[in-house]
Amino acid sequence: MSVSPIHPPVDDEESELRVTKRKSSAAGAKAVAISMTRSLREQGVVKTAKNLLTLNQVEGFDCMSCAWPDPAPGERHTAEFCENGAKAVSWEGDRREVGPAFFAEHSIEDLRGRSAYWLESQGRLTHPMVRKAGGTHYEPISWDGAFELVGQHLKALGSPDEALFYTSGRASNEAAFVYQLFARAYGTNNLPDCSNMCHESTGTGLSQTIGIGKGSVSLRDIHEADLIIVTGQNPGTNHPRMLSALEIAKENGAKILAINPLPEAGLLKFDNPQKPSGMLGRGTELADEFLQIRSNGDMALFQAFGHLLLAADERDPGSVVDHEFISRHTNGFADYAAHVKGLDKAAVVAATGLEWSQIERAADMLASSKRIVSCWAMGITQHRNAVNTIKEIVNVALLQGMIGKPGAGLCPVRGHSNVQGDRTMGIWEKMPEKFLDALRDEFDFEPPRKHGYDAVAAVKAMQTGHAKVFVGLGGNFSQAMSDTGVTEPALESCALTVQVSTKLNRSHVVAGTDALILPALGRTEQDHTGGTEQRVTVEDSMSAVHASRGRAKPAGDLLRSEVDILCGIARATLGDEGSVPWAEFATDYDRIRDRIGRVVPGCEAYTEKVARSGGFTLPHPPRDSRTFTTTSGKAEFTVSPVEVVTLPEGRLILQSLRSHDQFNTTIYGLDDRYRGIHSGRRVVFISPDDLAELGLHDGQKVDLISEWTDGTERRADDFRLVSYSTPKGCVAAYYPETNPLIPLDSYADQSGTPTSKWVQVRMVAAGTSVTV
Ligand SMILES: Nc1nc2c(c(=O)[nH]1)N[C@H]1C(S)=C(S)[C@@H](COP(=O)(O)OP(=O)(O)OC[C@H]3O[C@@H](n4cnc5c(=O)[nH]c(N)nc54)[C@H](O)[C@@H]3O)O[C@H]1N2
Ligand SMILES: Nc1nc2c(c(=O)[nH]1)N[C@H]1C(S)=C(S)[C@@H](COP(=O)(O)OP(=O)(O)OC[C@H]3O[C@@H](n4cnc5c(=O)[nH]c(N)nc54)[C@H](O)[C@@H]3O)O[C@H]1N2
Ligand SMILES: [Mo]
Repeated sequence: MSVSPIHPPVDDEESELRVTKRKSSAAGAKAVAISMTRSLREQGVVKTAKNLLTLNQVEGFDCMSCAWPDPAPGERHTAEFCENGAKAVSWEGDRREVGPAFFAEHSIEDLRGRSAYWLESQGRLTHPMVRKAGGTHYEPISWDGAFELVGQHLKALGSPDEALFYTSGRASNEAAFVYQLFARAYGTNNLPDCSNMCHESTGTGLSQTIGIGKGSVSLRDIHEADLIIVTGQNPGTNHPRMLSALEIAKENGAKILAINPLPEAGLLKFDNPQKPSGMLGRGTELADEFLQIRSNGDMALFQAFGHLLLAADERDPGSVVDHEFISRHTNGFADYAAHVKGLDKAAVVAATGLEWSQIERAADMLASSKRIVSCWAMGITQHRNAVNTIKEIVNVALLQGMIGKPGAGLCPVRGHSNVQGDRTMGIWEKMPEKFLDALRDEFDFEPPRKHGYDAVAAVKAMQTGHAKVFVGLGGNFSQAMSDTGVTEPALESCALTVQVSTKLNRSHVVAGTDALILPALGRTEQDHTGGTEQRVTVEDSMSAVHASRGRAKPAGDLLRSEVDILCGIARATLGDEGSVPWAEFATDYDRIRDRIGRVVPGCEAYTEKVARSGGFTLPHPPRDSRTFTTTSGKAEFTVSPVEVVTLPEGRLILQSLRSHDQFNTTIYGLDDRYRGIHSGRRVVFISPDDLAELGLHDGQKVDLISEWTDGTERRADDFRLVSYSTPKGCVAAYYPETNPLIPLDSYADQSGTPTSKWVQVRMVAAGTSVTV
């Protein structure tokens, strides 16, 4: 059986695709020039100055491009932003309008034929729009009419569990708190979110081992570390401000160990645009050692580190392993030690594709370091065994006592700017009982206890008719989720889809029978809900919580804040008689913050604390006091078997990743400067060895076919091969174009995260079925 191929529209511009040599350093003068040009073009001079100068400042707004933390209030630069943050800001500051006239001109059928890039490039959504059953176009609707329609649908469902409330990680803490409160007051825990596709594996792995699903470091720890491990992450593109922190660490004497199948420019060298040397291209060399690992070799690699660290400690007891930390704070060491001592070196070499001597060199870096920070992102979390790999990273940190001391710790680098805060506020399909109890006590209703659907389960529920209403608080579910050929029809089978959005995207045009587009204010914009100037709050990747206030004039008079929209939906569905004061929440966000302070652990006196300049940092027991809130009360060592996957002949492992010119499903432009790709995105990076072995050549066009264990095949067409430095057998292509290839059932054990970095594929000559 084969899943029918889907052919997402491709841009005309792609015919111009050009490939040049990849870069070996990131940022520099070019990055500044690009951010300024783009910003001036899209926002004009006044808005550019206003927006970029308040970006990440204490009295300004929090950059929505990533969750990297800001320096302490006194230590910020005048321009505390990066090229990609500036792109995100100008994207939101777009002066063109997508309103009733636009929708009258373009039918839904027409919009379905447009590329993702085209859809997002049309301007800001400015008017609530509806498509009623059978309609060919979106038409204007009043806000009250829109809320009424959502209320009618939700009230008509057989069970609250037939509704899905999806969140993308840009929503503020206030919006997130109100949203989960509404879902639970309505009666369901169906709160799938982008975290399910992102750092869910991290949350799962860390909760099981250290008792809390968040990283244990502050920005200062990075500056003070003597070794920083960066694995499965491309900071030059996705967290460019991290490069400044790495540069400070290097100036303080740190070494960097980079682990990645690709020699990403931002791992190798940083030309800091804030410094004259950086502008001249004489920047800071970053990685002292680069391990070009095979896809998913990390678990084997970290076991090898454990093996070598124990061996080094046996030669000179106490020199490497922190025995006191292990005996006081951990559980399960003996089993772990026995396991890694007996490690099969040949299996490690096969799984990692590295030479043993290279692994030894890297392990020596760990052995000789006293303060180690381990960073990771999607290259680790989006594999089938991701949770176990994360536990393996934890094992090595525990071995050396690298938790809860200055300059050391675990640093999962989050994606969306407030994805961590949304979780803290209760956006999760399986919040702990204690949180639900606090919600019950505060609001006087009994929240549902049955766990809800995560992202994968949500698609299945729509597909089988168990879910009939999909509400998206931001995001672009149809493109972000795996198995586009299944996800899109699932969304279309809904009775109602509601998208609270800033820009047009594919999820608006693969919509339910009734469909609503509700235009929201963005992070950069003034929010005068209730007649006063409102602020929101966010939490960064290092658990620091602070206020964010936009300064720009909203893109349209009809836009409403996310909080206001959600309260409107809640009132139309649940009425004003219940115990939740929705109307009050929508006029004064301090009243929401008061409740956050009484419900959310660690947020006591929230309203007062976030009013302070710079905000506050949430408690983190392992970081603060080496307290581990696991069942045993100790940090857990764990044992996982090393797996070596042998691929059938002609098969390759595909990872899907981000270009330098996109934010998730938002495509800003068609260049990936650091990797040498210009004016196009349909490329596959492949090693020269694979090209030779398969009898292919650079520049050739192929179609990709993925293979799944149940015999189904999925197809994505028309990619240009690009000869590139990547391990043999491991190829890479961009997300979301490759999502049609990832089977819905291909997700990480325990966390359910789609395996976006591991898809088995074969290639056929473009337009044929002939395997090359
Ligand atoms: N400008 C910009 N900023 C962003 C985003 C964006 O799209 N654009 N997205 C935001 C979001 S939501 C997120 S989650 C983050 C994503 O940030 P990243 O995780 O950096 O994003 P990816 O592009 O998915 O890159 C994954 C990296 O992991 C490597 N990798 C793949 N497989 C493996 C493996 O098996 N082992 C190892 N060691 N490495 C591997 C890839 O080569 C690549 O360098 O960025 C956030 N910031
Ligand atoms: N194959 C593959 N798939 C992946 C990944 C991968 O690496 N490979 N990465 C996964 C990851 S890490 C993530 S986080 C998900 C991302 O999944 P999502 O969060 O669902 O996707 P985004 O592309 O970030 O959402 C973009 C849309 O959000 C809306 N938006 C932007 N700003 C705002 C705002 O301020 N308010 C509101 N209400 N709406 C706004 C805009 O309409 C825009 O079109 O994708 C996942 N999918
Ligand atoms: Mo993410």
